[in-house]
Amino acid sequence: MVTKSVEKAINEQIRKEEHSSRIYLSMASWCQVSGFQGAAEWLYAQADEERMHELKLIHYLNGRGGNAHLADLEKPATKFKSLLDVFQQVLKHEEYISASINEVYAISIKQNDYSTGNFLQWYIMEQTEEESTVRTILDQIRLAGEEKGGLFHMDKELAAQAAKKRTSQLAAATANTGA
Ligand code: OFO
Repeated sequence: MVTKSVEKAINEQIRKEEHSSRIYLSMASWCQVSGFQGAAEWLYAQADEERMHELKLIHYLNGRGGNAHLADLEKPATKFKSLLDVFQQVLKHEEYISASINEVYAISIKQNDYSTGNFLQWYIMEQTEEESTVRTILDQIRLAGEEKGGLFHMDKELAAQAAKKRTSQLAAATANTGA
């Protein structure tokens, strides 16, 4: 059984994960109409991952005797200055999510809820990985500068990363259904 404060913290995290999914979906849509097909695929796949993070929290909370709730969400931004701007915002958002996960972890430990602490370890590792991936993408976009060839190459690289993301999402879904 989770305590009320752990339940509240997880519900707040559920809202943030769902919001992350919408933010990335909106970015993906902008990239798609702005000629960055690879970046769009990457962000569409990321939006799906965030939805999976949300779902995982919902199942966990309900399974521990809590009650997962969905909340109202603000409208995500729809316009961006450049590909660099998009990924700068992705990094800023991921840093915010990492801080938020750490906060939920701190609350669960304070409540002696070590099961939740254990469960959140996965999210902590995931955030470390995601931040590092996005920092590398940002470095590469900066290296490419405004040069068309460089950005074209970068977009191809993001398409390749998106294909890998899709493969691991499929593997995770198959493992979950036991298929
Ligand atoms: Fe950044 O991925 Fe959700 O938690």
